[in-house]
Amino acid sequence: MILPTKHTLPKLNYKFNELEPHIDAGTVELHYSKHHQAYVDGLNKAEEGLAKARETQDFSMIKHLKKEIAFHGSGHIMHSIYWDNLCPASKCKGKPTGKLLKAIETKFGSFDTFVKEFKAASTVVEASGWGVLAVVNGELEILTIEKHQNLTQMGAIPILVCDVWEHAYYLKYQNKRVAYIDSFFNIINWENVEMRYEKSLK
Ligand code: MN3
Repeated sequence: MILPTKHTLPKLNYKFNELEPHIDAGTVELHYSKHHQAYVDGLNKAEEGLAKARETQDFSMIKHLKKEIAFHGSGHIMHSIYWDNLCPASKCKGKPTGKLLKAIETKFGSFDTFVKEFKAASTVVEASGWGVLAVVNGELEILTIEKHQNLTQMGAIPILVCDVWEHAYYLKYQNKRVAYIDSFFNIINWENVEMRYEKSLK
């Protein structure tokens, strides 16, 4: 049997309490060690199931397995980007610079307009989902994702993602998603977004 490579939780570049007061330690810990871990486990399990199917040539469960891989795989990838996109407020520069800033200004008119559109779009995602800054064919686009296993735009490379599922903010912000998204902007690791932007163009 060809064994799939095991997925694991990525290392966080900060401690659970270092995103405070913007995101509280309890939320980060729960979100990372329970929610994200569940995606990692689900993805590993589904990939093992697929390996077994290939070994036995029994594809009767393929619909279920592919759905599981889409759900848990997207969850694992999106959360890995999310953690990487964040940093303690004291270490954040607050705004992108260089090529990314230029690209944002070219596409959206100004950085402030980009922020307004990203916040507005993330606020209205129904139920569970994401606000996403992505590169599509070399161009920046703000996308929204409802249920990360559906409705994707193939080929889009996410470089900044804001988790707007309630588990990302409910402990501290309850139903005030707008306040959470405002706080999110105080802890964006723009160096990481810039690095992802440069890489997406290669
Ligand atoms: Mn989440």
